[in-house]
Amino acid sequence: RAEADPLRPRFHFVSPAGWLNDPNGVSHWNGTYHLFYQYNPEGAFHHRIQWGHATSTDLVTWTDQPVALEPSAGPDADGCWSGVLVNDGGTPTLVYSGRFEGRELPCVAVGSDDLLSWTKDPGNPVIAAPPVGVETTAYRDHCVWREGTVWRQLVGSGIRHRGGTAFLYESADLRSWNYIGPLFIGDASQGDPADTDWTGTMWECVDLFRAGHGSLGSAPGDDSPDVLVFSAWDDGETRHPLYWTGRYSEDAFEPEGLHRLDYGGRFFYAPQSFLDESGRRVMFGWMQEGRSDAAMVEAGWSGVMSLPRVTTLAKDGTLEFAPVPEIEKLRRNHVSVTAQVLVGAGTPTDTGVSGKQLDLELDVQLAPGAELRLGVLSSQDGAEETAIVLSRTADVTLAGTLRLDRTRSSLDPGVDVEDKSGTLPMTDGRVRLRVLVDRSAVEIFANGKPLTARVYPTLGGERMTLAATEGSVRLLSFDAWTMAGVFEETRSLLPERK
Ligand code: DQQ
Repeated sequence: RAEADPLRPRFHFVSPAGWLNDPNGVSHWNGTYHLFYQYNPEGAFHHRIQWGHATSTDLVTWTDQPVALEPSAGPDADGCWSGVLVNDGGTPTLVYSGRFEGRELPCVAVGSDDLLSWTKDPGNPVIAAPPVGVETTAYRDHCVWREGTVWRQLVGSGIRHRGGTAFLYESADLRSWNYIGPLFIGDASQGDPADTDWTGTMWECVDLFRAGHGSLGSAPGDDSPDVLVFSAWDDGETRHPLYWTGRYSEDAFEPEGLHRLDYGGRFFYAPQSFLDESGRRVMFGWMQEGRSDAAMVEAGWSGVMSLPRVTTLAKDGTLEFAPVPEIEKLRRNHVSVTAQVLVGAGTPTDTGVSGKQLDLELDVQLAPGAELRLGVLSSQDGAEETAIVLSRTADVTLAGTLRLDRTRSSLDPGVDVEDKSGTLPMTDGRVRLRVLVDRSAVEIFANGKPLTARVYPTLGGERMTLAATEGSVRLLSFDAWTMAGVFEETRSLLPERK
């Protein structure tokens, strides 16, 4: 067995071995949270995907359970791809994409009461082919919900020469499905693949829900929107999560606005959400790697699950996110930095905070034109540093910017160090910033807008620095904690390689 891997997260969920990608079947069932995920225990590469499974009562500590689904002779012989869990009159039921001979089709499996053993439906696949007469780019992944007396399902897809879509179906029993039509079709000719909000030629992992209260398609008068989350995909490089706000009714979705779900793009991919038993909408996403295939295989593991995030509706009608408060129980060694004013081009303040596992909470106010730079995972000599940068435009009518500067995050020339950034809404320059650092995993929330990414420091730096790099920044409060590890015991060693 190898030494503990300094890049392997300790309080983000990682699979016990090999490869992890999308969250699947995320749910809260009789008081227990279930996280299933795309899994290849054989090695850190995407092949013959199974459904890994872990359970939790607090969304913080997780117990590994036996693999829930694995490929078998038939329509999922080459992989059990993404899907969801629904409650069919008390019977836990999975709807997933069976992969066989290069294509995916919807399959169903029913579970035991404890959700630990699963039986595939002999009638799989439950939909024999994509809609006839439509040239699809791909066809997979499922969003299934109960509407009155019927089930409805969306299957993610795309129509060639038009754009991404989701096909809508209806069923009385989850086994026999009637095709209704495309819920809504994106326009791939708008913008181009390099745009951070390009809607792609295929929508992976569609997730339709009501933001705020009420149920999908609630009567006019309740103006909280319905939200259609999708992962924009193209067989070129495009992969990023987006969402439409709009109104779902009857057989269609009327879009109003298109938004980026996470400014880290592919680093928060294929998200899936559920309503927990206390009524919160909780979302997980796959924090994929930014290193080479060879480096993943060498490390013996790949893929990190984001912390679960509570998804709410902001006043401006967009979504807002925060890590579930439960993770605060991992906070240790509280340090509070004195309120002060930082002035541009000053030397970085030594905050007295350091560590590779951190939870940082700041309340700041930027003067027009000001910029604040928070460095984490910095080496003593500063050769490596990952920097979170907040800036406010001189024109006070404009929103600011949240940026993750990874240019010096790693001396390893083989890893992705591209900048990530997005619009930061603010009033009077006020920003509430939350930063969670877990070795190679970084999750940032600035006024509720998330930016998630991976970094690969080589020098083991633990310094944290703070400086105003332009203008003046009022530090109103700054609290920091180191975070205890959850996976120390079981997951800090590389899995045995076959
Ligand atoms: N991952 C799954 C697919 C899905 C993709 C395969 C998204 O079902 O479309 O592992 O990352």
